[in-house]
Amino acid sequence: MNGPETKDERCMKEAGVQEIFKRSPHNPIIQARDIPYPANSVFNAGATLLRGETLLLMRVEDRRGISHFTAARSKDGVSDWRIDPAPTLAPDPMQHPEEVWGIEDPRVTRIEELDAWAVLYTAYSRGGPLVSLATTRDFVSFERKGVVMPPEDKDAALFPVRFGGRWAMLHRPVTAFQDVGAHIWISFSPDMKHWGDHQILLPARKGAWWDANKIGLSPPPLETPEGWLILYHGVRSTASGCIYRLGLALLDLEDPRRVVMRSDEWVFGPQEPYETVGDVDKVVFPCGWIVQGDTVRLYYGAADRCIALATADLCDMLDWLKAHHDTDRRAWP
Ligand code: BMA
Repeated sequence: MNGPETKDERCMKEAGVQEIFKRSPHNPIIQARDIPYPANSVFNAGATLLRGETLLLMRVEDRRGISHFTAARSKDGVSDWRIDPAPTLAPDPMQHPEEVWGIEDPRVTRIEELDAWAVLYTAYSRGGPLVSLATTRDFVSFERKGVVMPPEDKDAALFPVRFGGRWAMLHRPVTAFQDVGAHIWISFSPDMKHWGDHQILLPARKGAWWDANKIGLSPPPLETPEGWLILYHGVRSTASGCIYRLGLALLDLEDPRRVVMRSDEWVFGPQEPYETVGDVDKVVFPCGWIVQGDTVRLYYGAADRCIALATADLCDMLDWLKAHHDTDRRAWP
């Protein structure tokens, strides 16, 4: 699945930067022209395995600027995508006024206990982006559960299991107080509908850091023998716009409110032309990853325009995190 190193990947290696993720030589793997109906862009897809195939629940932005979800299926997760001929899940502003400006950035979690998948997504309401939940058994029909977090809130995903009988969600609320920053929170629920016990889990750093002021969860938490692996995005604000890069953290397996490790450096960032130039430049934005054996396949939106794939070895990710573990928590406000 991995191709030869790109020129940038080779230069980084020569400079001593350890690149854990390898980009697919087929990147970008899905673009707007692959969608069987008119679309502006396709990006930020949730990912899972369904009947042995890779399924992506993709955010497709239409030519009005409103997003919906369309499913794509592939045997190898790289090529020969079979894409639904029409939107798989479209916004439904009549029944759900909070979806008036579209639905975005789905994160898909397989819930064995329910024999179903939970999809947390951003609904773009008149009051701002908020978090909604739907469940599905086949990615053909969906049952909307409605709003689970009021605006402004996004970048949400469920853990696949309960903790002490309660479901847990990671999400990223934003308050009107810009200078307090936007952090990753954890919340709990007895039924997936009523959420409470909210607390900040991972704060954005401050100052010049790559993840200063604004961070958010990327794909759903991944269970590993060493803890829940978290991939999150940091939004660095610069004079020429934002740069979206990714870092790693590890949460305690039994008590996910406990952050065991957090990387100091970013582990992946925009580099290739399809990541640096698009509708929004310099963005890598994964909403899904799939583990098979020891290989992690990371599906990410690139520059808010197309979908790309990078793979990594799970052991390498954990080793990298240990080597880049930021022990000085004073930098985390
Ligand atoms: C975030 C989300 C993503 C988007 C990213 C970069 O706030 O809205 O959907 O990919 O910005 O524009």
